[in-house]
Amino acid sequence: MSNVSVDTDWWRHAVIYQVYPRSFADANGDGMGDLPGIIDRLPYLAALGVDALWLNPFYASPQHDAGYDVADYRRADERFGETADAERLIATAHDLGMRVIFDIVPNHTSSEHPWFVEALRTPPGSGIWSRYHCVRGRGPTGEEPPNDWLSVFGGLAWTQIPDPSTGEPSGWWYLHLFDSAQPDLNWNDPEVRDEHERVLRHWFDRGVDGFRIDVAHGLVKTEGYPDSGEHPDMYGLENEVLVLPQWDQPGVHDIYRAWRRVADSYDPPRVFCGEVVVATPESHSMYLRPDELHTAFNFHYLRSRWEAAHLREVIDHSLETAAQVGAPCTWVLSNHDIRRHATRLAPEAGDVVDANRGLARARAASLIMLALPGSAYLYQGEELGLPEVTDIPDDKREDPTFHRTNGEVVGRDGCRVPIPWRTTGASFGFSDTGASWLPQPEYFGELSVEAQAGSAGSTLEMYREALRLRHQLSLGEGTLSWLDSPEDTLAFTINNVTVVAAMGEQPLAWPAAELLLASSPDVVVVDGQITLPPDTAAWLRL
Ligand code: ISL
Repeated sequence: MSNVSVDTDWWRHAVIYQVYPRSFADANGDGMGDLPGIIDRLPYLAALGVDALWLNPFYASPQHDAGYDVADYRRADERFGETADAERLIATAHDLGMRVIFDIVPNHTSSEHPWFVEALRTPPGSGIWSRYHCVRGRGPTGEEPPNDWLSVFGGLAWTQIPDPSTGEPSGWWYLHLFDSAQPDLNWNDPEVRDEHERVLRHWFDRGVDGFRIDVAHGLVKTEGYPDSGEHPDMYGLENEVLVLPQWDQPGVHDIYRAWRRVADSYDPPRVFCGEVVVATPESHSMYLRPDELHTAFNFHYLRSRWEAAHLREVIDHSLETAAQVGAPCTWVLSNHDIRRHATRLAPEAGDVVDANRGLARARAASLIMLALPGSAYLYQGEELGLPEVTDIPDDKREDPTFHRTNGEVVGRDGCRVPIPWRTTGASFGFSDTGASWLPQPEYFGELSVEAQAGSAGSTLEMYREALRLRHQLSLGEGTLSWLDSPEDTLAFTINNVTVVAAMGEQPLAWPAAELLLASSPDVVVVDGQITLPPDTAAWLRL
């Protein structure tokens, strides 16, 4: 029986937990997480207090990009279980009061998708190729790529198509903004549009509450494929985003208007969250107009530095631009593509990362985030304070970025290491057999769910309490007002809560009120005054 709330505006203030299926829990013992593993652990997520889950792709895929290379959008990959398990997962989550968001990957298919396999059998440039970007190369025999576009994962964004009858280079190329095993779809082809709408309906009919849209800003490319003048250092989620002809083209908005009509035709309406990586909050908000996407990840916030004035500016800018189109803000600190925030926010001296201060800042940053109005995304393991794993041996790394750049860009495996559930045992309870597709460091045991559950002051208990209070006090639905506070600190009120944070080298003293929750046991109340040491945050009752 579904126990989800009847609130159709739930997405405006929800806390959504990102489950990375490969690394959450492995029920069949093959070393790779799976859907039955997730189902077994749903009570953990319900007890954590999240409103919804977003699952990264679990569809049939050769896994050249960890499942973002989809060969069949309607079927689960056997590594992750049966297709029926996906439906069971939705039903079980609903019983526990949580909604479920799946991931749709519309920018590209896998090179093993039947469409691409069929295209490779036909002469390049012929009709069937219109589903992909198949373009004649430069030079007399087409031996040069059509333009200078680069793959986000390193190297060229073009691969030459072999002539199907001879196997020799044909002088025609296909576009792949990511790995060569991920050919970009051509959204000018009506069949591409129709098929994706059918996929949306397929899962909506099976009860899924919404979709996260992969590379939502990438679907439409500038006509004529003009050169972009880019160079390899420009990419990466931690870098500034530039305006380039292969991203954020105006034509993309019509696609989402059509998708919104599909979502709105359901009762209750289904929702979207776009992965929209664009240059400014203004262009980001264009995707959030009332007839387009409901929400989109706020990467401007994710990229923000541990610096009070800067953070306040990013929060204000985000709130303003979202409000202009009537959309809620979203907030996110970690995901499967970026260094975990316990490491990213850590002070560094040379090669030495101060992990303790990193964790302190991560906890404080999470408390700030969870008090902000709008919806918040948590990435599995951040509630345990997991750091980025930096010592994965080269031969265990799977991220195509690592391989396409010959190891120059280390890639994203370090934030994808399987979750430690238990203090001891091989793979710390992740897998029944002890195997795990990426090696876990020894210290994962101390950070396990078992080690932290019920332990006062643990990161896990801090998150549980924050989610309980956020819900009870409707923080996600409040209005934020800034309070004057000393340099390198932040203070704001939302509903009846004051949030304070010390982000510089000095402690912050604040008139005492009831302390609701602190990011550190070192936050103390003495004689009507609360003192926050550097790198801490607290929630106080007004
Ligand atoms: O587009 C970008 C730069 O302009 C990138 O930041 C891009 O948005 C990001 O790499 C997209 O990530 C998503 O799609 C990838 C997949 O590997 C990631 O895991 C996924 O989150 C390809 O499907």
